[in-house]
Amino acid sequence: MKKDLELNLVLESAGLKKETNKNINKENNRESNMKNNEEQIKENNEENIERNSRSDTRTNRPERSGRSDRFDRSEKIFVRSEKKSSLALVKDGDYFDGIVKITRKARPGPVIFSVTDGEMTVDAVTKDSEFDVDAVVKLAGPVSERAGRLQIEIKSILKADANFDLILEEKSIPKRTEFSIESDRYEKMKPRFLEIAKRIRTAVFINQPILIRHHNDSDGINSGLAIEQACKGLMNKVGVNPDYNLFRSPSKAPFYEVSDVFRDIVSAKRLVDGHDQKSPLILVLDNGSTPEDAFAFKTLKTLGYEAIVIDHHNPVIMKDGKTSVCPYLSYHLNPYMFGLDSQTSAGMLCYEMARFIDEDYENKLAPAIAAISDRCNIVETERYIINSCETKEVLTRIGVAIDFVAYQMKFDGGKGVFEELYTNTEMVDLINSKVKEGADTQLMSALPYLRTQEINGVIFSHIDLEKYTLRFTYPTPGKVIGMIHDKVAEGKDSFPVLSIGYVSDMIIIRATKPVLPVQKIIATLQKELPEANVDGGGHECAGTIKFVPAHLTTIIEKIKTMLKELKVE
Ligand SMILES: [Mn+2]
Repeated sequence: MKKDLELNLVLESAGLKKETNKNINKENNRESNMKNNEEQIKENNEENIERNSRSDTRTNRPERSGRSDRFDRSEKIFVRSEKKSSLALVKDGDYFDGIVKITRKARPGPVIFSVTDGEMTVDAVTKDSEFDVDAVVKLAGPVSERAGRLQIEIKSILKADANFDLILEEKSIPKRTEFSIESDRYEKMKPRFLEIAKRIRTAVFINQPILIRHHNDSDGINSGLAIEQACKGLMNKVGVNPDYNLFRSPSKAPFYEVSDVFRDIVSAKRLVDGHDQKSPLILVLDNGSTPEDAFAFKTLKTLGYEAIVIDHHNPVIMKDGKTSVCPYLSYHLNPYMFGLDSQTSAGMLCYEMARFIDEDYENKLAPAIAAISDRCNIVETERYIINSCETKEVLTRIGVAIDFVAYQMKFDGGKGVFEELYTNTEMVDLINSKVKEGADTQLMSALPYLRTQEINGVIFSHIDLEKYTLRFTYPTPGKVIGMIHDKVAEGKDSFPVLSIGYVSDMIIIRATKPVLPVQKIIATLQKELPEANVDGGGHECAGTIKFVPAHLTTIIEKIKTMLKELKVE
């Protein structure tokens, strides 16, 4: 079908060129010279074939320099007279006449439509029109370029009969459908991957804005950037402006917090009411799967917003493959829903998703950095490291730098800064020495007060982080306990090591083996100490428990008791 189209275009332009050349010859009062004329037709056609075969005719214009006056004029006349019915092929000076779907209508003043033919989106302007968003119309008018974007000046607009849903449906199916690495885990989740990629592609094709929310650690940032870059790539390809349709911001809390959801609703309202745009599609990454997230999604659903979650945290509540947030989402990708665990991190999942959204997306460092940052010890991590062509050490350092910047940026998306870290070794080194300095200070203050004992074959350590670390500085107490835990675990491969750090109302847990999963601790505490209002979340080997401060000592004792009662092989 594509071949036919190209052939038609070639034939069409050949005919037009003959016309054009005739005109020039007449105009110049020259004697007809068939030989010259034929040569010129041939040359013009060759250039035209080349132009039509380029994927983006709007940005990749052929050079016009170094050509004779006669040629310039001939091309101008030729261009002015060309009538096209495909938005992917129109350019400045053409005349468009074809069937399109209206995806946006902006007022006041003149009406500015965004229209798509299923392939490309361009703006079309007219004084006034009764047609609204979703109408399918036959539209005609001259095409001109304004501020680097194409615009059709509407000369005629009529109701048309065409099934655009089918065209869009077909376009939205991901073009790339193979994962970047071999993975049994990914294969299990493949249908869900493709469904979500298709939904996001549809959003781009119908000019629906996309709001991305992600956790603000290295894994979350890598997730957000991958999806953002892929959406941006696709938007640029189809003529949708990412500046007005793509937004990304981090969640400070390790879940989709109430304050985040209200901020997103404000952004959504601004798009719809202030700029006549479609209600946005909300994507929550590396967050979103746990009961703590349910309120936010319930709120969104009540207001009619569509949300999708890509996460790898333990959803805690699982029934028939559904989580507590599933009823409020259109799609949910979490490895736990497929009988897997948290070891395929969100950054890894989002990298593969990004490749499906835009088949030209690539950043081989991203999944390797995400996997290392979130300590994913699976074969997929090794494969990503090999593909990245970097050492594990280099990737770890980039992850540390991303994490540090994320901490400093708080609610800010850090546009441009994170991208820099993938390539700027000097900046990565600078940040790493800063982080090391901070870590040394924190460890120096904390380590002397660490208490370690063996309980039932488990090496158990605990420390009061409130007393012995600086708060509101990087590395945070949560990271400090991670570093302390790593130090304790060094060389103790045969023993399970479990470390806890606490502040007045919170305990952070790190473990080398899932002897006492965080969720199990939470469930036991909730049952035995209901007045402590225990809550929290995490993976098998890492997590956070929150509670009413009065019960801190009792809770630590209860964790020790749980260890004593364990049956460790
Ligand atoms: Mn993560």
